[in-house]
Amino acid sequence: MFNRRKFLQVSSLGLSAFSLSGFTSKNKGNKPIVISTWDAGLRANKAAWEILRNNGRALDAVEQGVMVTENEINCCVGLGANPDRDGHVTLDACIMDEHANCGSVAFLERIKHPIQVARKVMENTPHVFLVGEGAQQFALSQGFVLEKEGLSEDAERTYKEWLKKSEYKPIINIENKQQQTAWAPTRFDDGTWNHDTIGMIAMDAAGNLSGSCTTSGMGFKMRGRVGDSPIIGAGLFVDNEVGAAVATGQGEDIIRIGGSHAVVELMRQGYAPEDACKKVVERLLKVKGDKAKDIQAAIIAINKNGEYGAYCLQKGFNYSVCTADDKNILLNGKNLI
Ligand code: SD4
Repeated sequence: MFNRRKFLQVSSLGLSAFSLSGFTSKNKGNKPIVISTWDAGLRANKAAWEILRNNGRALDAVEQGVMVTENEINCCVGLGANPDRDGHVTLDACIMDEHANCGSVAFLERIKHPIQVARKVMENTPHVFLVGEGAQQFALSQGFVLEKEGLSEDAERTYKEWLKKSEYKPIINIENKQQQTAWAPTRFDDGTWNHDTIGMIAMDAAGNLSGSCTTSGMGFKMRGRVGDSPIIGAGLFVDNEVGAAVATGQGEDIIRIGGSHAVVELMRQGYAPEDACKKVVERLLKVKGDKAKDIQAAIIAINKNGEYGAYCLQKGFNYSVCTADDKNILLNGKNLI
């Protein structure tokens, strides 16, 4: 599995600045801007920035940006990621543009770039969401290639390890049991969390917003399980008049509170991005009660003024911000508990 602590060769980013701090800053109304979840976002932002700085469209930036992460073998996103408990990698993704156009795919197998398929769903079908075999058929009809079956080296090793202790038995309420054990994201000794998702939101030089989200979902999930990431309103939401938000973490709980949509609606009411994210994470805490300590969830947001912010439930979430002054920085999200 990709080890986040070994982390980044930041020099390869080729950008002018990098920092890691607990400081949650605000962009002073500059555009363009791109922000994305976790530290893998630094590499993804770099690709997105190339488009934004050339006056490209935010939609292209968020698509190209997260494709970098989908491509990273042994990262926990894309075909190199951990499988479901039956040993299959199944991918979810969604994309949304400045006109409220959106496209999603879920439970998609053997296709390298689900985010591109999501965009094709948005642009080339009368629908917004295709899943499973139908999504795969559609992808093939659009010229995507069926990748060979099998797990990456890291995923193979992790899966074999998981199988040793797997307590899966087809019993009633197995979902709950799994959720407490194998489904839960791993927390490293240093307090950071394993993750399997990248969410990205951007505003281009013309002031238009778009967002994307792509994931392998929770490792060792039940076959067919879909989280928040491909669900418009939960994993991602964009309103070009107001702002955009994207979530990561325990998808089941983010769906329960309609996380990303809630953040955008709070920004519409005048909340700054960070305050809006905080309020929604507080809602999650209220819903989860004592069980909140067993999960991680985080939301990042930007508003129409190019201000940004984030909030997470637990310590250990970070996000990557690339602004018009050419900086690509990693910031720690403020945490609630
Ligand atoms: C999911 N939200 O499938 C995703 C997982 C995630 O970092 O974000 N992990 O529930």
